[in-house]
Amino acid sequence: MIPLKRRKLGSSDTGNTGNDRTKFPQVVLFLVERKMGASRRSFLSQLGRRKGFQVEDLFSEKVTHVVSENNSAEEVRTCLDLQGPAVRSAGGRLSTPHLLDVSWYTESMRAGQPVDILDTHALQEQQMKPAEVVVFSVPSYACQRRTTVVDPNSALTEALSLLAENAELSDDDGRGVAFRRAAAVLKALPAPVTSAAQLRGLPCLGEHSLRVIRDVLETGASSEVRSTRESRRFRALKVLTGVFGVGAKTADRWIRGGIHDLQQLRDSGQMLNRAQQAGLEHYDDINQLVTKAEADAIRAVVEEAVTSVLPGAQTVLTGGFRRGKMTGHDVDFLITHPEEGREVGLMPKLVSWLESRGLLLYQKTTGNSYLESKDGPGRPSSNMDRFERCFAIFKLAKTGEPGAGGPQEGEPEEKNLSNEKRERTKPATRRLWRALRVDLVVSPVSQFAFALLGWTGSKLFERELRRWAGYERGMSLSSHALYDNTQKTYLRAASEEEIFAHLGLEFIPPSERNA
Ligand code: 8GT
Ligand code: MN
Repeated sequence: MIPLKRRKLGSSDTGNTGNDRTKFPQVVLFLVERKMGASRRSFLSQLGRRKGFQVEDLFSEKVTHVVSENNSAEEVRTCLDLQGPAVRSAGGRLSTPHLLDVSWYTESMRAGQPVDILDTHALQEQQMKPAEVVVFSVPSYACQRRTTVVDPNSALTEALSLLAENAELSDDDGRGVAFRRAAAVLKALPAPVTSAAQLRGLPCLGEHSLRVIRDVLETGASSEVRSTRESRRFRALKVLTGVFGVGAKTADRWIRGGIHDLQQLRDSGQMLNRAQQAGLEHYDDINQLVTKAEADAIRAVVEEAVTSVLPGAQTVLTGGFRRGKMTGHDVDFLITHPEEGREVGLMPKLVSWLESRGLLLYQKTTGNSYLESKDGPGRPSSNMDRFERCFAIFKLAKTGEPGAGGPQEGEPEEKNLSNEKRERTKPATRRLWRALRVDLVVSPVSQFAFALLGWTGSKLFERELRRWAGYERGMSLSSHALYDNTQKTYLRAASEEEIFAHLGLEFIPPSERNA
């Protein structure tokens, strides 16, 4: 920019109000009102005039220095253009005026004379995006947060969940929980994360999780997630633990024995227990997500069965479907009777009823082994509880009545086992039924609220509830009871609301427990 030293300038021509004497005739100032505001502009103008500067109220061709605050050069040019064509034509103008930041003006005021124009005084051509970083904040425990099924950060949470899954399958629960907690924090945010700066101060985000988040935000994917997902070991662990009855330890043992897929498992002659045999046989069905409609169909069957064998008994759909999920890996039910003790003996009758109608492809029942005097108040190490429970694989008709794929479909089952076998292994699309996993749990009514809370999930929400109870309240929470370790007493509850109240937590409804 050319200095305007040679300009002939007079203070008498236009609108230069209030200064009796111009000390610096080579400098004619104009302050841009945009963003500065009228009152600050007026204050700064008067200050300048008192110090002997010529400050114009209107922009004109004689202005040599344009001062603005928080505007880009482009924005200032637009403002000046709006002052009118007379100005834009810049008739006798020798040069365009300096476009300066207000810092030049205030420094000049302080110096009592125009200071040298430095780079720092020049306006940026483009307005820097204002640091509009929305910094999120969430409470530390997942059980203090509301997390719906809508996940605003699914790209990030899926990446972290895959690493959590890999850690869990590798028997590294500590790392698994760390990734799950990090994912849960992102799920609870009100909006998608666009920059890592928004996460400053959030709980549960460790160095490793933050690295993954940054990778996904900056490059669209995490190389660690990709290499994990594609690794031979992870793929083998996924496939093998997809067999019902196979956990991480068994899968690891098989992999070390050279078994990486189902064909190798079948060919290996590996001894399989009854659950694993059923799991292998119904592998594709069981690994296909259960829809809400299928869960509702199963509910209708279970409710009919329950009320047939014990009138007055109540059945509640729990697990992910109670949290409002539209798909799940299984269907979970909690069954009770309003009169304590009437639930005893219910499970065997229920199983017989279902079995006699050909609705069960597999079932294994375990009896109730919970005794308050014996089991409480110890804090359970896992979410495994001691209710009477049935792990089952149901046979659900694809349309119409469940079980319609059974004997009704062809010849009587028991007379033609090879046919049945063929039927079972037909591709799922050609069968009239599908296999799916169902968990049935029976609870005495006195423990029902705890069982309902415990079986609704999510797994992380449950874990966090127990952590909160222990660390923040000195209490032990399980799916059976809540014990106050300092008062040395059990806290009774007839509803989930009462349990939250005992825990000093705001009630979070099931649909907001999707941590
Ligand atoms: P899903 O849609 O993948 O089935 O998800 P989910 O329904 O949330 O999970 P789930 O594995 O079916 O378990 C349902 C809830 O039951 C979980 O929150 C889990 O913590 C809880 N739960 C207990 N006791 C036990 C138990 O003994 N075994 C299992 N697997 N889950 C239990 O309270
Ligand atoms: Mn479930």
